[in-house]
Amino acid sequence: MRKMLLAALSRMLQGPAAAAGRTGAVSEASRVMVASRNYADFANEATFEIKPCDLHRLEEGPATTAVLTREEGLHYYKTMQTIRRMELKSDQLYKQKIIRGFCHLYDGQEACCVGLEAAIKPTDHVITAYRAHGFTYARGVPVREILAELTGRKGGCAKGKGGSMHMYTKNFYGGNGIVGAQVPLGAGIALACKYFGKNEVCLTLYGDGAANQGQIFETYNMAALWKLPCIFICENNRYGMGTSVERAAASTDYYKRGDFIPGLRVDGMDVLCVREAAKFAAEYCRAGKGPIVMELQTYRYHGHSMSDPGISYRTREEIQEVRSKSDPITLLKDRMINNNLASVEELKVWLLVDV
Ligand SMILES: Cc1ncc(C[n+]2csc(CCOP(=O)(O)OP(=O)(O)O)c2C)c(N)n1
Ligand SMILES: [Mg+2]
Repeated sequence: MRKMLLAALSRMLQGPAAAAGRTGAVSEASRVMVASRNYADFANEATFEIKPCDLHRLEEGPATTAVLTREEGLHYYKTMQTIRRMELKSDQLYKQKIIRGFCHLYDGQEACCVGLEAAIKPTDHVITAYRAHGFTYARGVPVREILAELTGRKGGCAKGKGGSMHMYTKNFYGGNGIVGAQVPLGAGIALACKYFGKNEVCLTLYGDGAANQGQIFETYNMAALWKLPCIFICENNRYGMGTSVERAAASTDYYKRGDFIPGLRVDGMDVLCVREAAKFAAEYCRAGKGPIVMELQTYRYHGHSMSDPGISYRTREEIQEVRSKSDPITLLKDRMINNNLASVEELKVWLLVDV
């Protein structure tokens, strides 16, 4: 079993060619192709028009243009691709019974964790629910430690005792299995930031399925009353465990649900929209104005968990349509290629170049 895992991990880290079962010769050819293009041929940066956010109780919102440097673009692309492939590999390992227990995958939602991480500092804080693998990686835990955690090994980031739902690292508080329970904890972390006089913020994430719970509103109240530097972030992926948001919520305007707390509705499939909105929200909190709510409109390709095939309450066609029209990785890749920030070949062999 250990051998199978290591082989899988090693294939994954060798990039698309190896993952597809191709070896040596193709990889070498790819290396040559990349080397033949001079890095001076690429643009250093490009400016993009991005979708404006919907605003609640705010006169002005985040920037509607975003500058993306080549270096940032490559970093976001690699991070999103790594998360995507880690999740697809986890799906396989689960089906082979190498990963056991609960397992919630993040493919489709990669622009959320990557855009958020790009907007904050390592000293800021993040807490989320059980769909935690992407955040764990974005906060700095290597793939190896995440897969080791998923497979119950002591080299895992929680010594193999937490599994999919309970991963932690510095300034990342998990990985919480009880729906909504992490939201009051996030406000507590924000209270600590304020109490110790640190100009830090806490990103407190929850799903659309948690957004109707009473504890969320109690927390909003305390955070607003005490002006806590808390960014409440609802990842609206359109479904709870098996129920569409329309069937579960009287108002699906999650960015307005803080009532007296200002809010933003953000295109969560666009890493640049997420980054700009999160920068705005973090500045808002650091200025001492209190909490802010962000709704990230996103989509998960997998079912709720590995035991949910994810097609009894939504159609295959819907999933296919999101994949083909709104995929976060394709969107970034097209932007980079069309604006000469990277070449097709380079992005194809990205892992070979970097690892
Ligand atoms: C208090 C509580 N109630 C019910 C559950 C079972 N449960 C796990 S996830 C979930 C739905 C959550 O949906 P959402 O917040 O939209 O997150 P998503 O899975 O879509 O990322 C439910 C009902 C739970 N874990 N905790
Ligand atoms: Mg949901």
